[in-house]
Amino acid sequence: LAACNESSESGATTSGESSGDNSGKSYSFKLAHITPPTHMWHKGAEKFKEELEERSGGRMELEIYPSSQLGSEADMVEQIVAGSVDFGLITAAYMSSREQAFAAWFTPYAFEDLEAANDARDSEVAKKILGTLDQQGLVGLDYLFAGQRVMLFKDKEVKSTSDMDGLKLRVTPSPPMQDFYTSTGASTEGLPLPEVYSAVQTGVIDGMDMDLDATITNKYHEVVDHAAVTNHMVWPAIAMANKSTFEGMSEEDQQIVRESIKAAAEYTAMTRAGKEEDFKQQLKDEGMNVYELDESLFKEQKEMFDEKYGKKDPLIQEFIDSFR
Ligand code: 3HB
Repeated sequence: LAACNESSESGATTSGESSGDNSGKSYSFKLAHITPPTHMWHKGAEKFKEELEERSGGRMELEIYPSSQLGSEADMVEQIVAGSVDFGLITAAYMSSREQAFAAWFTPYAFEDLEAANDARDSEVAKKILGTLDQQGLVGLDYLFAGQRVMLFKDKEVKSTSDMDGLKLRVTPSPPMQDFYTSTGASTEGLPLPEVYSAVQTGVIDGMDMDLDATITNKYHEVVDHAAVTNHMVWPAIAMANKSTFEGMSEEDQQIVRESIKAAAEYTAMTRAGKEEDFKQQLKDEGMNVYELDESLFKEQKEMFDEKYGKKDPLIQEFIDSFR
């Protein structure tokens, strides 16, 4: 598979007998993401592929590169900007390091459940946040949700924020996520996903911010005893495209891409929402202590976010005003 990605400078290989009108063009697209094939985002990518092929009558093909085959998210976004890869599903967490507005998605407890977060995809503010990618040579297309964030603790059942004081926790290096934890007195390590398993196994960290999806796909239940299902933040992937490839397509073909990714996003969020109870049961069956922690414990963290991040960017404030 790796050999395929060396083939061309431009990801979208187009052909066809277009004469002014390019509606009959064929495309061989590439899409990259970091998760393994068992993760919902990969299933979403497969749905996107199916929809593209069907809606275009076979003119649009998609090759999917999962599991960081094309490198880190930073590498992948560079490849999408350069056009050697056409599409990506990139964490909102990483995108918040390139454009602050994406941090809005880490508003703690903004949504009642995953369905509510999925409805927010269609909001004006969600579209404006995607629109900020324009200046990076990207087209922000949509959001694909995995499960919400939970907390895993290696050997201590944490019952309150004061129990978190002094713990060393893996937290994705996105400032609002890190602030959420440091305000409890925990210290944070910004480890990338592939390093988390051995760090917790060897005791370098005492726990982590995670979701149930990656807990299962990475088998953290083998090395962690407790899972506090807080659902304190959502976890979207940003579906994006190279701008010149996308804008070079006919309006009709752009519409096919937009409708295909929309169908994939709906499919991903709804399928994932239906798995919440099943995922918790799977982890219990693996011997984990799976328990709930109430939102009221994190009142201070919610207020801190609104106060600090609302001021940083008008889109974050608009997001808070729309969903709080
Ligand atoms: C993460 O916690 O870094 C992560 C989790 C996912 C997917 C990608 C990254 O479910």
